[in-house]
Amino acid sequence: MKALLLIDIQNGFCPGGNLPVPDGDTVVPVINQLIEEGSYDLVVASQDWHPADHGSFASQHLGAKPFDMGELSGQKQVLWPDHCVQGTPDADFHPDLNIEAIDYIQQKGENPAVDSYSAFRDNDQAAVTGLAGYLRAQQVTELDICGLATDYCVRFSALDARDMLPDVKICFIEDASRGIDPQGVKDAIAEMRARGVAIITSAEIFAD
Ligand code: VGL
Ligand code: ZN
Repeated sequence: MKALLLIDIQNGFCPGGNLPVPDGDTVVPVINQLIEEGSYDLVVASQDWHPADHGSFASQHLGAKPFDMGELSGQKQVLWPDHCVQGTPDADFHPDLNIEAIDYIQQKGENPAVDSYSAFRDNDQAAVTGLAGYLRAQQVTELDICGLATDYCVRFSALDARDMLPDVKICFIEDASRGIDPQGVKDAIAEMRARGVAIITSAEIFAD
């Protein structure tokens, strides 16, 4: 049972969005081809889904600017521009994404007191989403992960997948992902590789 996990392919992370990832939209055609030709049994997508007063937003911290380092519930937290607010166009999936192909959507980041980069659990690891349970119930044996942003939500989703699904092969599809900061992307790839996530390209998937 082979599954594809798409991380946060939302307007907010694409050019024109509130927290644009450079070239974020260029992953969409690659992902649509993966969906069509990657022989996946299951396609799952996460959706960053914040209330308007989410504590990761700089707007909620007196005197803070976006991208400042701040604090949220006693933990260090990058303070982001307001993004992916529930029910706004910024939170919608990119309009060119093949949304009909998605079998399961995992929303995250709904608790205003904690951020959730990972699609599997909050940053403080106190609360899990339903995603690991869903993938176990579907008897997934291989999970390929890609999307936005490599250095935040993709990274922490892949690392949590590695921890929480020990019997599943976890792969990161590099060319179907983009990051916010080039050094952050390098660090993320090194950390994923060191922790046992396979780093692959879409060409390898199409060749299989
Ligand atoms: C993300 C920062 C804040 C992401 C989400 O999808 O990588 N990054 N919220
Ligand atoms: Zn967010």
